[in-house]
Amino acid sequence: MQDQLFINGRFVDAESGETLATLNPHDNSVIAEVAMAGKADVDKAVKAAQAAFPKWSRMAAMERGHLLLKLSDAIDANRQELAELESIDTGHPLRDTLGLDAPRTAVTFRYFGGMADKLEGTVIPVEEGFLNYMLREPVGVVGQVVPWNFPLMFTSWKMGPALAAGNCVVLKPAELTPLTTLRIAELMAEVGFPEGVVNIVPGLGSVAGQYLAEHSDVGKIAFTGSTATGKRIVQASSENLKKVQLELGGKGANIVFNDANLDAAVNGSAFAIFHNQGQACIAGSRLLLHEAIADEFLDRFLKLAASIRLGNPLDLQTEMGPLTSRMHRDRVLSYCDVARAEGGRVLLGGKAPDNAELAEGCYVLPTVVKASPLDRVSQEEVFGPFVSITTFRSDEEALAIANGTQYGLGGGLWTRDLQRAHKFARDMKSGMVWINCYKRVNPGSPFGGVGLSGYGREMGFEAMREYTQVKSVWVNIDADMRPYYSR
Ligand code: TAP
Repeated sequence: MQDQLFINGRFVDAESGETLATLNPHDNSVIAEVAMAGKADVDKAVKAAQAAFPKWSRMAAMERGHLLLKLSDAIDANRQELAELESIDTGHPLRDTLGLDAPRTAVTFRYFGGMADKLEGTVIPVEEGFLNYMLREPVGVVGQVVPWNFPLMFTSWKMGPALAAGNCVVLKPAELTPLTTLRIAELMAEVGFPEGVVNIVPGLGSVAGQYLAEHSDVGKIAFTGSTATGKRIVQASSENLKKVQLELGGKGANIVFNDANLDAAVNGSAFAIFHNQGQACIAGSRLLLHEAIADEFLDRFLKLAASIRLGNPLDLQTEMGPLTSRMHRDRVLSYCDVARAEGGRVLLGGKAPDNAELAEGCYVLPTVVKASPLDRVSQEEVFGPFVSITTFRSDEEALAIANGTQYGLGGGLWTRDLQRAHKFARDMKSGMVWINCYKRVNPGSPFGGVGLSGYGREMGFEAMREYTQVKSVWVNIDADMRPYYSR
């Protein structure tokens, strides 16, 4: 297991020699002591990336893409190991890391590997005598700061488009979950990525992350995490006016209408909130039920939620693992008191499981709370297996509630009415809308939000655009150009 920083193609200790323990949230045992990057290490990483940039950015795009394809194959070949490492570091059930996280990481790198040589410029029809064309150029050194909820997948979401477009990368994983990112760096070295193209600097957000966002030799900072930290990143980026891309929190509205297929809606809504212990920015954390089906839906939903199997993430029977840390578990549980104080009712869960085998871990039972749309639990991102439920009577009321937060990342609806479905897709203030499904993600489909959910898009051609800047080139092809000054 790699536990050092990855700078200029080598694993090295931090300049300060400091390390930080990374824990297994199943029992809070120490998995590894990981080197902790400080400012001097970030400087070294940025310098290495700068040095690698001229060659990497001018390499044939197809060759860059080929390296990403080789990396995807290496991820597939090491799927079991990566999945287990991700499960012990994050608490995700192995059935998910094996079936979703690891294969999706390979697929996303593969998608961007194929995309590397598809990024075309354009010729613009300007006035006679001139040729004007537009180039898409890489930005240079890109800083990337990622959170702890999907660290393995985020390597591909962040590094895939950045590298395909010809940038060099300095990535800071979350202090809680650095292990699979370091393993990916090792695989990159093995498949032949040149030194300095990718650098990984685990460390504290307030130190290494903040400094990366401030750094004047970094041309862009891409961030996934909380809205509060996103705002800090924007301020830090002002030093050299670097490009900023923000994928922040969410409070997804998941609306079930009275004509919905209830079997599908109950199942899909449980997946929307309980998958990955609810630690997903796109979680369907607000469930809006039409009052005509609310009782029947709730009856079935509560039964399903209560039956979800909690346990050691490495057990393939486990459907829900622990949250990422004790601090986060306590924060999630504290929202039950917040709900009660505002008149909400905890219908299910709201506590750690009684099971003695899980007592040392960061577990929280699936939690369902009845609350009003303006209550804090319906407005703030809880980021756990915690769903707030409210009812509505009309389409207008449902839309007003759905749009009634400052977030706007993802939202969904369950209905058989085609016209209503498309009307809501149009009117929901949200970067993504799912109709009769929830939380669908694909490397080709743009991912990102509006409002306090951030700006910029990951995935697809949109992501390639985010990691490039445009240059307009004018060529005088008419030898007899008249001078502006006639003297
Ligand atoms: P954040 O503080 O946003 O952490 C995300 C990343 O930003 C981590 O790598 C963190 O580093 C780093 N970071 C922290 N302060 C920074 C700074 N000043 N400059 C640059 N980088 C900085 O999230 P959190 O504290 O772990 O979680 C708090 C809440 O954020 C959660 O409860 C949830 O509501 C939300 N959250 C949202 C997402 C998504 S996907 N939108 C993901 C995680 C959390 P360290 O962790 O190493 O300190």
